[in-house]
Amino acid sequence: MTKNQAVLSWVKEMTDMTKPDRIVWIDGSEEQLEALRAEACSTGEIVKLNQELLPGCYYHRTAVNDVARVEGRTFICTPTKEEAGPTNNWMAPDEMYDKLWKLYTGCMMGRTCYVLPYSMGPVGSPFAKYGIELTDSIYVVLNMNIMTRIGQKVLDAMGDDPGFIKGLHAKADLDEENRYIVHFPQDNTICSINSGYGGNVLLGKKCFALRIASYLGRNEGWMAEHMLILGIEYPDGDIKYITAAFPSACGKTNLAMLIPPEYLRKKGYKVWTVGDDIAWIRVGEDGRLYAVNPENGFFGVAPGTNAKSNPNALASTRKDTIFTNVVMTKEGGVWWEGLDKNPPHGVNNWKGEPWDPDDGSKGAHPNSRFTAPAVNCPCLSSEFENPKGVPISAIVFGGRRAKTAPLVYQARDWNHGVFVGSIMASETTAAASGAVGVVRRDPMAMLPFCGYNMGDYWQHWIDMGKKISQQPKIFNVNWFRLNENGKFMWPGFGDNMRVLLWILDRCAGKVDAVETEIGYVPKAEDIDLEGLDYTIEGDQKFDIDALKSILTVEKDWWKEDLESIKAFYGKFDPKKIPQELWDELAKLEKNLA
Ligand code: OXD
Ligand code: MN
Repeated sequence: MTKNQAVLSWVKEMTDMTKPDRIVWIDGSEEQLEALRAEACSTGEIVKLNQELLPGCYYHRTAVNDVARVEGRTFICTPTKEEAGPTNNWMAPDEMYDKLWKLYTGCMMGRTCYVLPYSMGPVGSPFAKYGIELTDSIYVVLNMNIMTRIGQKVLDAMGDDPGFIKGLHAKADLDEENRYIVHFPQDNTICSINSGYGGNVLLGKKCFALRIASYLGRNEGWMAEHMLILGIEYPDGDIKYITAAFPSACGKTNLAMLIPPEYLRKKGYKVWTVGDDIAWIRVGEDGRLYAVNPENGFFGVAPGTNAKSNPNALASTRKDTIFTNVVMTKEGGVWWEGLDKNPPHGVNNWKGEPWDPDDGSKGAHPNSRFTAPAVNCPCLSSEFENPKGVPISAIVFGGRRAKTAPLVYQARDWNHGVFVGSIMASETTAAASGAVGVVRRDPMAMLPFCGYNMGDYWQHWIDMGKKISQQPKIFNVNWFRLNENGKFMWPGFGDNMRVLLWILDRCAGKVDAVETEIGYVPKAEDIDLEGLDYTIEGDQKFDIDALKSILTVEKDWWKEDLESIKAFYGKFDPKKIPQELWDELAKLEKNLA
């Protein structure tokens, strides 16, 4: 299938070590994929769902000890610990290779090794990067077929180029004690062993498109970010694009597929999804930033997805989708908590054990997933395949903060925006843990995904700013402010569009704002509340006074936050943090004094 010597010799080296019984190259043809589906069904690895209800859909259960990303076992193996930084696990490359090669030796005996060429980004796009994943899992091949572009066309686009990303995945024994997700950025290499869970084994996603790509981006002058990309279409047909970074479990997929409030829909506003998780961003010839989504599908969390919370995501899963660790119904359909109020009776839970929905236990794993093709999404942007990407007007950061962060504020300029991203955080809410205000700093939502020292990453952001002649504006949002009774103050979901429109108005210089200690905050009357019908609690309707209260900047809360920011910065070698960010920190402290 290829004459690429670098590919051929690496595949030989790896398979000589792992010793599979068979080696199968994946050409991406429907016949080959169909044969693999049939084989995986015959061994029970996947189950064909009811093809009338869910055409082209399959079901899979992972091992019960293998249901999520394992941050504690994820390593960045740069030559020195300093290059990986204080927020990554590190081991010296030689030591790690030694450990891994022992685990990999002979681990595919009796199995088949699939050689899977894949592209992150549309094949042939200037953004695209190519990888080969070796895996002993048909489930991985079938998921990668949805999440990326695979097969012969990728090998053809690679030609003789030796600069592909090498990924070696083996399920081995699914042994938790020997589970490793390891990145060698200097070697363009990813090794994953003893897991079968998506985030650990679909190597194109977090491992390549974020950890390795963030490292490549720094060297090559572009950015790989944990961001959704969406387009807002105005009634006159103009479309403006926004990227947004939120930590996991803050509603990225919901925001990416937002349905505008009815009154805006009637006026002709629309939202288009370009991506829900990852953005690769470059400076275009016109000096603006352009973003592509390097993925080709959605690996979304199922629980909570329903016809109200995210009808577009739900619609995306109605065909050609793989469901993992949800509940399979008697009819061969699927169910999860939050889909509807009618859990199936007399079926098994995600573990395959008999399950009684009335005993209070969960049927689906809280991190159960759907792997759905992007083309299924009713609001997929027509620019999804655009090899140049879409021009970015605004970059939005956000987290889950019960207090402190206002609904929205705008950074004063690029460097201040980088500071705002660097102090991003999510707080546990009273509802979740009983303790309000436990803060986890997650800069740019990249804490688990940055492939090098986060201090150098911030420097890269600062340096990129200098290369962008038409800089996007940078904002921070917080949909999750609570009142003293622990009730959400802001309706969220589709109504977040109202905030996005203010953001775009600011980008277009159409509205004023109030300068505060932390940046620019909207004048309440500039956020359109028409048709908004939300009751916070009892008879307290959301109105302009409620809006004012979530736009306030409480100095005392911010002073507390300042201490936590300083403690977080204190983890780094002070020289690694860009002077520009130290200056911003000093400015914040002065403003709050
Ligand atoms: C994801 C995550 O799965 O961020 O996208 O954890
Ligand atoms: Mn993510």
